[in-house]
Amino acid sequence: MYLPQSFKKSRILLYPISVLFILIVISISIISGCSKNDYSSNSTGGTQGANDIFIQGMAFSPASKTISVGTTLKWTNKDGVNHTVTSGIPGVPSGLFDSGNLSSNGTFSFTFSQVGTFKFYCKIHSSMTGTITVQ
Ligand SMILES: [Cu+2]
Repeated sequence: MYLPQSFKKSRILLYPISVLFILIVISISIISGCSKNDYSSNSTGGTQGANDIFIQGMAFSPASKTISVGTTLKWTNKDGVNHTVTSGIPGVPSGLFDSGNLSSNGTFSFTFSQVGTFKFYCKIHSSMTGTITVQ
């Protein structure tokens, strides 16, 4: 079948254009996937132990916990943004402990050596609070 020269040329051009289009679609999906992970990248995985508190999805999990005196709790930042673990209530640190900025996968441990109720919060996000009851 006879095809005009110009039509043959346009078919040859079609292949690199479709490859380019597929590459653009792949890059867009990679970029949007990355931004979705900003607040909840769980890159280390790992199971949560009895004395672990995960900082995940802009919240402490669990937010409330009852432990025996002498127990060491470990907080792990599972988010992609910085958080702190600070004793007290938002705006009013009690001075008992303060992790400072914990980046992604950062950890902080504290041993509770007194009976009582200890509130804690994140200095960066005042909506993030928790309570440890030591008995
Ligand atoms: Cu925070």
